[in-house]
Amino acid sequence: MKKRVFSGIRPSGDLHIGNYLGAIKQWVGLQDDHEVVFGIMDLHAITTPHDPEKFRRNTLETAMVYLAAGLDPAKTTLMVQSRVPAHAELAWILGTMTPLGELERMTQFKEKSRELGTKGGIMAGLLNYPILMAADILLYQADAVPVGEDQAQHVELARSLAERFNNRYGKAFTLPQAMLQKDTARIMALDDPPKKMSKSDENARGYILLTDSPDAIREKIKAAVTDSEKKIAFAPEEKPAISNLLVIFSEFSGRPIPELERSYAGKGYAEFKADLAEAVIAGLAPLQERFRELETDTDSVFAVLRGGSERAAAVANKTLA
Ligand code: ATP
Ligand code: LTN
Repeated sequence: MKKRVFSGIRPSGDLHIGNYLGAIKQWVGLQDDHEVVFGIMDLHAITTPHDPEKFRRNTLETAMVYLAAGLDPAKTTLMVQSRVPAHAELAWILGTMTPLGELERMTQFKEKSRELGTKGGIMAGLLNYPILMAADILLYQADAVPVGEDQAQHVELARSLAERFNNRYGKAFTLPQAMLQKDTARIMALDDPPKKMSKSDENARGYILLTDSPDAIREKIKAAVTDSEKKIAFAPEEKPAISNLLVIFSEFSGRPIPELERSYAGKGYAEFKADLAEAVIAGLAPLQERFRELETDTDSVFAVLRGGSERAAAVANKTLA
């Protein structure tokens, strides 16, 4: 039997190459030999400040990125979380068996509440976020959840809730596992390499958006922080900035890191960065072209989401029942 996979992204803003390399790119490779459902997690997105006017547009653009990156609606179920009420229902049930302490310990909750505490308070939805995420995963009996490293802790919680539920009420859920892409599970910010690349970063120089123009990409890479010593070598501990750039270069060019190290031995950062920028631009070009095409036919994108959400609801409702 094919393994089942579920993952999703919050439509909380424009997507960046961290989202692509850490998550979406591996999803595309899974759709042929797995049963896959990918969601646009709008109920999760409203746990942090958002612009209601822009919200519908963000949902649409996230779907357009999914399709432009190569997810094929004939093989993949693309759904919108709020269109399948079973997610919220199962989240309530799981919430009755989730200790408060486990939620308060979550790294994402601690980080986001530190940010939001100063901007008008922390809502219960932010704390309960991982319960809803567990419901997302368990409803589809997912074996594997391809995400970036920052989400692995949430998948662990989903697994322990599934175990707890199965032990108490009889086997209802498959135990899920996070599926991390070893080299790209954590793409770092260009302007601050100890931090992960994040779309809620205040400084746009930290991330490269999937929709950034060639000139914007060149400028951001030119301005990217480098390490003190001039050598171009992969050593994440000692040289986090250059190592991050090497990972990005390798992913977009298809050239292995050792080969890049050899070919830039003795060369300067300026030349390396110029070539890296061109590799990213060329690597993103097909996605960007397809994105622009979809922009002229957004009705068909909404139709994909409606059809996918209906299919997803049939599976989810069966588990809930
Ligand atoms: P926000 O800044 O709003 O929290 P984000 O940029 O961290 O957003 P998410 O929507 O939280 O992005 O993440 C979507 C997917 O992309 C998740 O699977 C997440 O693990 C992955 N991801 C996010 N940032 C990175 C990164 N820097 N490197 C690798 N994967 C990432
Ligand atoms: N929390 C995730 C988005 C998300 C998700 C999920 C990922 C919501 N529900 C279920 C995998 C499985 C994030 O990327 N911030």
